[in-house]
Amino acid sequence: MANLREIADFLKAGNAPKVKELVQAAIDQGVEPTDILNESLIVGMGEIGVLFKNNEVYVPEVLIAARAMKAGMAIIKPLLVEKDVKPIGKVVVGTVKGDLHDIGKNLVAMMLEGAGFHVVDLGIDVPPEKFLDAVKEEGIECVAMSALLTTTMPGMKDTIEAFKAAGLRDQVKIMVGGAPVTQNFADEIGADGYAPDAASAAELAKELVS
Ligand code: B1M
Repeated sequence: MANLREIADFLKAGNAPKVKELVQAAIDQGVEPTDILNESLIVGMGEIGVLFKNNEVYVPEVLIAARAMKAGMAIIKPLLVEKDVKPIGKVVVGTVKGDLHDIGKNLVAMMLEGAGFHVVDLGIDVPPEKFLDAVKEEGIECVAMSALLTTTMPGMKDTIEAFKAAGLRDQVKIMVGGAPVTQNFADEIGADGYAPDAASAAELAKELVS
C-alpha cells in the first residue's frame, strides 16, 4: 500500500524521480490525490521549510526539494483540477520595480505553493500597475512583494498607494519581505504583514487569508 510518509521523506531529500514514481504508484493504488497533496507533498515541503528556517538546511536543498514537489504536483494537478479541488487561496508574488533579485522570491512562491496556495508569479521588476492588474483579473486575495535593495523598497509603498488610489486596498491583504525589509518598515508603509523568511511567509499568508 502507498506510504505517504515515504513520499514526504523523498521530497525532503530532493529525490524527484522517486517522488514521481511513488506518487504515480499511490494514484494507481487508488489513493485520493487530495490525500497525496495534503499528507505527503505539503507535509514534506512544510518540514523542509522548518529546517530552512532553523538553518538546518540551506537554499540549494530547498530548491531541490521544491523540484521534487513539482514532479509530484505534475502528476496530481490534472486530477485535482478534474475534481475541482480549490486552492486555500490565491496569491500574487513579485519582486518590486527596479529590483532583479528573485532567488528569495522564488523560494517564497514555492513555499506558498507547498502550503496549498494558487500562486501567480509576476517575476522581477514588477511595477505597481502590474500587481493591480493581477488582482483585478485573477481574483487574488493576497499580494506578496519582495525587495532586496534599499533603493527599491519604496516600490512597496508605491504599490500600496496604487491599491489605495484604485479603491482596491480593502480587497487584498498585502505582505512584504526581503533581506532589507523589516516589521517596522512594513508597519510604516501600511502593509498587512511582514515575514523574515519563506517558511514564515507561507504561514503569514495562511493567517492573512483565513
Ligand atoms: Co545583489 N545585492 N545586486 N545581486 N545580491 C545584494 C542584495 C546586496 C545586499 C549585496 C551587497 O552589497 N552586500 C546589495 C544590496 C545593498 C542594499 O541595497 N542594501 C546588492 C546590490 C547592491 C546589487 C546591485 C546594485 C549590484 C550592482 O550592479 N552594483 C545589483 C542590482 C540589480 C537590480 O536588482 N536592479 C545586484 C545584482 C545581483 C545579481 C543579479 C548579480 C544577483 C541576483 C540574481 C537573482 O536573484 N536571480 C545578486 C545576488 C545573488 C545578491 C546576493 C549575493 C544574494 C541575494 C540572494 O539571493 N539571497 C545579495 C547579498 C546577500 O544577501 N548576501 C545581494 C538568498 C535568498 C534566499 O535570500 O533574497 O533575502 P533573500 O530571501 C529570503 C528572505 O529575505 C525572505 O525569504 C527568502 C528565503 O528565506 N524573503 C521574503 C524574500 N522575499 C520575501 C517576500 C516575503 C517574505 C519573505 O513576503 C512577500
